[in-house]
Amino acid sequence: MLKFTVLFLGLVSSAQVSWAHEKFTIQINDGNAIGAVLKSEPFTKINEGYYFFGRERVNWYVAYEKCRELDAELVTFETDGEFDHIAGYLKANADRDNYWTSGNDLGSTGTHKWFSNGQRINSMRWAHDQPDNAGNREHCIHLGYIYEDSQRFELNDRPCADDANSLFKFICEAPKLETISIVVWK
Ligand SMILES: [Ca+2]
Ligand SMILES: [Ca+2]
Repeated sequence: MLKFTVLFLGLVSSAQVSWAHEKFTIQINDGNAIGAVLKSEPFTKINEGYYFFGRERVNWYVAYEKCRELDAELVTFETDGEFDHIAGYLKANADRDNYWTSGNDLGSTGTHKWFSNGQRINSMRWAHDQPDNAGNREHCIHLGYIYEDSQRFELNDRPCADDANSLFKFICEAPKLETISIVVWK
């Protein structure tokens, strides 16, 4: 009898439904996942990013400072697709000017990286024969119509400073957006 009682109790306890749950769950999504109305001025939304086009012609360091004043960084092209979106935007505005990016090889000559994230520049958008470190003094990267016969925006290295022919406009890129959602049992 005792044996059956133990078995019965065992069945009852195993039949209990348990609900292992968290009081709340947090979900993080890239971008503005809920379509919130954002005040983004002076940044312009282009595809998934927000960019500011600085119109002053300055050296690379001053350009970076001006982006930091906006809590932004000089533009980094994580993908050639992002480059193409920016180039397309400038082309649509009949703009063929030169613009600084965050790219440079200041840390190690010949190893070009995006300064905002420290990643190697793996781009197919370099102009022909670039980067060439001409005169052994070109360490900062801009985009523009590099040669007289250039048909499109491309990347090139130029002197970061102390060069009257390398005072360029600049593109700042705002921090990435993330949407944090909290789902609560209440
Ligand atoms: Ca970017
Ligand atoms: Ca060059």
